[in-house]
Amino acid sequence: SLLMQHLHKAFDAERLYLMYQPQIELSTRKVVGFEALLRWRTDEGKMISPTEFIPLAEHSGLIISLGAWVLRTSCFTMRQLLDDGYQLDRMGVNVSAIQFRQADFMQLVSNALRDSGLEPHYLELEITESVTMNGAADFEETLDKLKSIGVQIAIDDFGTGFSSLSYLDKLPVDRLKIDRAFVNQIDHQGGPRIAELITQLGKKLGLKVIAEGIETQAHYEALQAMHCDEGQGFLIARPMLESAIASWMTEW
Ligand code: G
Ligand code: G
Ligand code: MN
Ligand code: NA
Repeated sequence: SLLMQHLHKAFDAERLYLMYQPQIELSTRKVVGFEALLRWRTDEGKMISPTEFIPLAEHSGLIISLGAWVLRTSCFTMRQLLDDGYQLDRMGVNVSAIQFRQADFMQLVSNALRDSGLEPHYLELEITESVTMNGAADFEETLDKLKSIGVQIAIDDFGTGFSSLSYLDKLPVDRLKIDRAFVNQIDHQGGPRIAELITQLGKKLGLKVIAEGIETQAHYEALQAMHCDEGQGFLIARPMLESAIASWMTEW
């Protein structure tokens, strides 16, 4: 398709870039990490969402080089932030189902870590529930390998899929990310109950819980009251360029 051709060109022309959104500990407001988010600005200045172009990239196979680039760049950025003296726990990187199932995915991750000099525990891969539900044997094998080298794993958009709880209990994951739809519900009909359920579920399973899409003080306070560990969202900061991180950190 035309969009696909544009996407390939955009990648070659470095029109794809990463933004970083801070993640904080809710009780202390300490910055604990960043999530890397891919952006595409077309030559005409139009922003195209990754929800639109990631499926395209998966279809065309571009996801292999694009995903590798995202991983490497995020690792190098994190290494730089640590070298600059920031005390952070992690850099979160989104990984799509197709990427995760690539035969050489493990190699890709180790190469990015080795080349950047980033210790594995600073990298957190964000996978969606659909990746876990796939239930393929090689999924668990990859997950075990990642855990064995110390990489952290988060389940993204948690609560929007239907992962089996017994399966989730067995998976070696570190963190649940409450989907922003449930955070949004806090001050709407429905209220905080799903966010609360996920937080309690995470605690019972011994996992950390982070809320996405915190946009208001009311969201923040409700999440803190339910003892959700961490959060990210526009109230705290919008995703920013790497070059903007230093001044934001100073201000925060
Ligand atoms: O930042 P934004 O709301 O536009 O992101 C939309 C979706 O795109 C989110 O679900 C996010 O997980 C996904 N996404 C963002 N960056 C990446 C990336 O580098 N790789 C993959 N696979 N998905 C990404
Ligand atoms: O699915 P994933 O969690 O990877 O995607 C995160 C997406 O949510 C990113 O596209 C990011 O830009 C967006 N985002 C981050 N904070 C907020 C927020 O407070 N409100 C909204 N509406 N979107 C947000
Ligand atoms: Mn994510
Ligand atoms: Na999400």
